[in-house]
Amino acid sequence: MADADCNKYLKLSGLEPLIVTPETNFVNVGERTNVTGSRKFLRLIKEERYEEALDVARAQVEGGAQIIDINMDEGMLDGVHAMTTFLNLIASEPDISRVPLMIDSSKWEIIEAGLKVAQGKSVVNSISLKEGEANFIHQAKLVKRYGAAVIVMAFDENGQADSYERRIEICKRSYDVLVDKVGFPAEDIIFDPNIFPVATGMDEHKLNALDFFRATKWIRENLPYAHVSGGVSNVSFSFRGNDKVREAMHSAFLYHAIQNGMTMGIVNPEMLEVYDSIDKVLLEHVEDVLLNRRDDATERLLDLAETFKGDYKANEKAVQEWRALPVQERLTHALVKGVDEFIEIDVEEARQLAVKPIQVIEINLMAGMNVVGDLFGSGKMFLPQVVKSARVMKKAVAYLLPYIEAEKDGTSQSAGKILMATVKGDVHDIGKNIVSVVLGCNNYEIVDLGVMVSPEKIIEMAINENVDIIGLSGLITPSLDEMVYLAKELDKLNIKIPIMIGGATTSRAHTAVKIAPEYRETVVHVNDASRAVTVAGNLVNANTKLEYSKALRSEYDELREGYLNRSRDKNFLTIEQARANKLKLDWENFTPKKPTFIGVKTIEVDVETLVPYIDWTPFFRTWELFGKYPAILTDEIVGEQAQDVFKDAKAMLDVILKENKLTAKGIYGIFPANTINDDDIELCDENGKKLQTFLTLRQQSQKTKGAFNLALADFVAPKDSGKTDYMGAFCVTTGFGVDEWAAEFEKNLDDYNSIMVKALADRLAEAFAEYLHEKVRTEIWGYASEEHLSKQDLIEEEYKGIRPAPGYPACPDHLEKPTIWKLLNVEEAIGVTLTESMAMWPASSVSGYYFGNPESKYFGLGKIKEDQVVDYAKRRSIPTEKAMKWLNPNIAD
Ligand code: B12
Repeated sequence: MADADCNKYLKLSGLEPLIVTPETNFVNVGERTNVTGSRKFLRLIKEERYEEALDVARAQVEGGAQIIDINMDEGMLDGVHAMTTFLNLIASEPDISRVPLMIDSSKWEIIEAGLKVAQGKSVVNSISLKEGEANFIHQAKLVKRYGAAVIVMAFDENGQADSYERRIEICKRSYDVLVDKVGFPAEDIIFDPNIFPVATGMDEHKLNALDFFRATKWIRENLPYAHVSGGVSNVSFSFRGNDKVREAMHSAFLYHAIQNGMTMGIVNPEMLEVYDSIDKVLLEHVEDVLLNRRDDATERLLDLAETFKGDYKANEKAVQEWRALPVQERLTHALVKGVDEFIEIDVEEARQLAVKPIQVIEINLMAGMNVVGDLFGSGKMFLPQVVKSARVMKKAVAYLLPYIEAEKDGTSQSAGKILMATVKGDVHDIGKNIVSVVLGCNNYEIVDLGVMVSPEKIIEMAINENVDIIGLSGLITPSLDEMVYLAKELDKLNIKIPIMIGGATTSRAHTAVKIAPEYRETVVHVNDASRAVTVAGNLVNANTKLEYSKALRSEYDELREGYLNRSRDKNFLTIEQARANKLKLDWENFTPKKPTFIGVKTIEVDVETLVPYIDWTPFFRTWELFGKYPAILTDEIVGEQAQDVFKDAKAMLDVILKENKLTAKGIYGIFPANTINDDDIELCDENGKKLQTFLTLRQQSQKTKGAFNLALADFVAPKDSGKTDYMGAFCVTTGFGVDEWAAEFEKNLDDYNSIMVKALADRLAEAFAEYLHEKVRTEIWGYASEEHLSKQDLIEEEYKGIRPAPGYPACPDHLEKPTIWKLLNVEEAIGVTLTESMAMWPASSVSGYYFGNPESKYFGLGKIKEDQVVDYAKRRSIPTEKAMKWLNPNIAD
């Protein structure tokens, strides 16, 4: 084949390419995802049961469809919304999106909506000369610009082509316009010369199939490189309800159409008989009709069809190979693949075979989950997949529960019972939820008490539920104290339940040094979800329990000793010495930039505006996929999973945008400010009236020569410089609505999407902080009005000025948040509240300061000494003990 001809192959793609060469026999386009042709699909879309609708798409691909046709043309549907949503969801399912899409609609806006979100090279179905040449050219140009191929209907201003002559006339005209006037690649043109029903009883329909075959042949011979397609099931329209005859008709029609050069067709692969297997008598009758071989062909086929009625049940199961497997293998397949479409059918089957319903969980489902566990443990499955498996497991268990209860044999042989709670004052639960899912997958019964759980409640429930382990989670440092407190209380009550500690702010060192000594039972820090299963196993297994606890205790003792000695070894300055070594900027030669705006203002932005500001790397970390975005998408080990979870995220993001699921609310203030008494920053209004004072903390560790003991106050001009400087503060949130939406998913036993919503809302909160900071630098304060940074530069903090957040390393004091709240009136203005531990609610919120000085930079405070704590307590007018409690994680021992 000459190179030139190779370039003229029709090339389509989903995640995988589909190249139609002369050797390609026939490309079959799945038609079940079409609301006009499938009542089931229509119902699922109308009821927004997209997950099940996806299963329809998946079944087609698994059944052999090489392209899938998506059509949302129904009067009661918002077609644009349905098309966008469904295509976005497909994009997150690689087993579906590996094939190209056919975006099918009679409405141009729906086609364009599809083109906007479709991946790869799709096919538009369809355009035509129906509304004249100008419109045809306009649409063809757009299709070309979107890089899609196109189906051209044999339709013009005078109507649909229904004879051989009209078919070839319209196709020829369309081809010439496309190739000569639009410059459309000829190989990307696919004609649909109209497949009409036969055997309707009307004489004018007798040639419907035959004329199609002849027109196809003509097109292939006379319109170079163009292809022919058609909706095959139309031909058997008269035999609705008689699948046996319809399947035979489709196969026979295809056989002849392909002989004449048809390259592609919209067919239900589940509704096709193998041509050679068609009953010979039936085949003869069908071909008589298709090829118009006898005058009485229709009557004869109708008579014969009667004898096949009711004889045949479309056997969906047979189509999908895995559906034919024994029930255990089907259950395992569903769990490993995360497919929940048939889970209830299979579980029911297993239940009937089991002696007791509980055995389905203990034997059948656990066998499947063990495979999941092994694959996860050996790194062959990743967290997002496991969470999807858990979704299937939950549905299976939910189905079985009424049977188990009816038999009152709920004495499940679970691996153990684990209480999980995010401690008092803390609102974050992504990490806790992930761990709960993973433990649940490993047959642990989880008693999840949610977030902000008081120690009293934890103790009460641990006793009442007779749990084997207490799992505690926390994101911000004040939570650490709650954990220490709880350990003390448990010890006082002589309780003997081991504790697992986890969450972003926790550490092995803190657990060993601060929590473990307070409790005579085992306390163990668990770094991530994948470790949790082994640790829990060690804690509950009667054979290993004692040994493990002993080993752990001596490990922690050693760690504590080493840690204390190390920090005792460190040299610290007194707070006075540290202040003497502060960063002294050249204030004399510095002219602070007066902000364009001074005061406080609320801001609301479209969530869409924030999307480009998202830093995706931490999103993947949430799913335990480690690596930098975008390189992570092509990573050898986690790339595939990263793509998967990324597509799911994108699909959900789309729903967020389309349905305004989340709002982005923020507030900011910029004020005249000066440093006073070395470490405090006084903020005033424009008239010089004092508003609030921020307290900063200063590094106290001995520095090498030339390095300074920093405090954030060093970045603001001191009052005695005589210069009015400025600083700002902010709070942003994208968290309203998140809990409700996540709860809806949880109600549907869908932890995966519940975690996804929260992870995305967190990303958007960070993105909002990034967006607002840029606006502050370039407009509101305007000290960097010339700044032109890429989104990557923003992520890498290449800008001038900083926006540290109370709790971050430079300013770990969470008690600064109430000051921000008073200064900006945050709660009243945007509704974000503070818990007793100074966590913000809603969880997806960020608050912080703005420093504009070009010398300002992020740094870590490190450990501080008691003298600074005493000094700080005075400045804040609180008892020293209270200051000790809040600054505890930063106080050197
Ligand atoms: C993403 C992120 C956010 C997100 C939200 C995080 C969330 N929903 O969990 C946003 C942007 C909203 C945010 C906000 C803030 N954040 Co933040 N944030 C992070 C970051 C970068 C990652 C945390 C994360 O999501 N990890 C992924 C999840 C899945 O991991 P995880 O929660 O740790 O859980 C895993 C394990 O810990 C373990 N696990 C968790 N729980 C349990 C329980 C048990 C029993 C077991 C066995 C295991 C286990 O298994 C989980 C899965 O593997 C961390 C830094 C870091 N690298 O950790 C800072 C960090 C947690 N944030 C911090 C701070 C200070 C804040 C803010 C207070 C800042 C501010 N002033 O605005 C706010 C607080 C928000 C609020 N509502 O109060 C600090 C906390 C330390 C501190 N000094 O308090 C950190 C450590 C950053 C830092 N180095 O200073 N943050």
